[in-house]
Amino acid sequence: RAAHNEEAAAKAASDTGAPTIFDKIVAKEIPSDIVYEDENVLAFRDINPQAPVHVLVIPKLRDGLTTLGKAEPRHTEVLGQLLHASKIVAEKEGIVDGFRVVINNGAEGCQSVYHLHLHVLGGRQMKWPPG
Ligand code: IU
Repeated sequence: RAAHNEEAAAKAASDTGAPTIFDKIVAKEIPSDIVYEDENVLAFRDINPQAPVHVLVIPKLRDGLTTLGKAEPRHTEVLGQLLHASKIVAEKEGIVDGFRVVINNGAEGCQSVYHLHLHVLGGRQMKWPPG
């Protein structure tokens, strides 16, 4: 518990609603290694991978989704698109039969970037429970 709190505190950022670096990645003002893209969703490799495959799947338009905890009924379509895109990423990366999708929510959930993102992880044996 103590270690968990330290880790969360170390990564903690707060949900100010300010634009994040992911807006610049969506706008292609900052380069990223894109794995999948469609009208609503962008998937790119995490700069600090925690597994051989580690891809972030984000809505191009944040529309209030700083965290999953801010989800409203109007977001249900894009939330479904994000999950479906995660499956497409897993297929493209050759891990569809064994992978993990993670959403860190808020400071205690170890969220550091306040633009909703799904982590797609795979290419190694996962452990349970996660840290
Ligand atoms: P988190 O769930 O908010 O902790 O995840 C944020 C992720 O974004 C984390 O894994 C970072 O390595 C990753 N990331 C990135 O890929 N590119 C960036 O420019 C920044 C963070 I800042």
